[in-house]
Amino acid sequence: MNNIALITGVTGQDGSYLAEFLLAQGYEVHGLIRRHSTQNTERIDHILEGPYNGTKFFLHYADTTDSSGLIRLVSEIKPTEVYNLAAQSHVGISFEVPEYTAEATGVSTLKLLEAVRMFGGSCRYYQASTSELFGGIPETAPQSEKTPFYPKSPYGAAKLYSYWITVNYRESYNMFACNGILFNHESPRRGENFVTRKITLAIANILAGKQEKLSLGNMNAKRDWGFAGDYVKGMWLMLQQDKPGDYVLATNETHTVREFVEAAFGQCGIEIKWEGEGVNEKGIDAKTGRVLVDVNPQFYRPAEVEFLWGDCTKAETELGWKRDVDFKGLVAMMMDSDLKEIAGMTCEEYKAKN
Ligand code: NAP
Ligand code: F7E
Repeated sequence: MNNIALITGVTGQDGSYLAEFLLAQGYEVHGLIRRHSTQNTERIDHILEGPYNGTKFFLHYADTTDSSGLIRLVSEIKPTEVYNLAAQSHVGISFEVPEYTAEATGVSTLKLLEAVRMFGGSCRYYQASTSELFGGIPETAPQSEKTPFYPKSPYGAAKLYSYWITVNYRESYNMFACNGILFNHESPRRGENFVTRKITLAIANILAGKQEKLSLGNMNAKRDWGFAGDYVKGMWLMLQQDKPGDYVLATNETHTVREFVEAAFGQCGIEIKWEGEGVNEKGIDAKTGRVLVDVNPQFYRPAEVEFLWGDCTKAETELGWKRDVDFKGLVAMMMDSDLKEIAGMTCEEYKAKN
């Protein structure tokens, strides 16, 4: 049987890595894209410019809030696997567009599940669930598939609906439907308004003399950050099992935003010392005394998820899932990529010059 995948969110960070991964496994890959007034295929242009385009890789206009398009795509493409990655995925922005987030990140999942149930035959289904489901649980232990949920944002609440409707379709209709409960995963392709990419991009601009300082919100928040390329393999593994299930993917490590800042500057040979507290906190270049980081309350959220730390034992033991990139490797990869793009040199080259 030919393996045919349909990916929603193919223009996003994860969609682009997943498309590459599945094409390398010999899949025919179909991506759902929505219409924009400007081109936004930056993350998949290298695939569109390569030999797979039009032979194994196909794009289709649709929108996951529009069930007629989803029905059309599932019936025409007849995918063997559907990966539902599309979402309004920014937690902070979900407070600004809560109703749209409920539609795009919540109810759209039901629309796609219905399309697969009615027209997908034995097609397997992956749902992009999230560690934001754990949200406000107390800072006690790493969070696993057994940890109760407590979403703290319109995004988290919409994803909670998506999680349970996926479980419900599995149990009600015997569908092969899985939730990947993924902790934060990043890469050089991460959207520029997520904190890791905002940090590495700002540092590159500061070092190139194009930006004065980096302004952040809550630097005490702790996240379990992995590499997106490792996580898309886990998504695929979930759909290759004998039985469907829900799995946490994480690194089993947690770091504050402040530690990410230190590590990213450190990668370029700059030591940051911290002075002040709360909105008055400043990150200062230990050598020159220049203020490189400050706090802007504009980036605080109405409610915050303070602590995420994942336990991915189930994925490691049942799926045999492994990661290639650790926290240090992730910071180095992202910092190198942005510095190369903006200043034309790697971190090592920058350090050698300064
Ligand atoms: P991302 O970079 O923000 O990509 C989101 C994708 O969804 C984009 O391709 C976007 O298309 C598409 N999309 C949004 N609304 C849509 C709609 N109404 N119709 C069709 N497409 C739509 O997100 P990501 O980091 O790759 O994450 C992938 C998925 O995993 C998301 O569901 C996210 O919530 C979830 N997740 C992410 C993480 C993480 O740390 N990255 C962790 C847990 C779960 P445009 O390009 O047209 O905007
Ligand atoms: O924030 C704090 C912020 O926006 C991380 C999405 O992929 O992962 C992501 O959601 C932390 C938060 O990611 C700034 O308050 C401080 O505590 O990078 P983020 P997120 O909210 O964790 C989950 C798992 C998903 O599912 C989501 O789709 O960093 N923070 N200062 C800041 N965050 C941002 N964005 N910008 C700041 O200036």
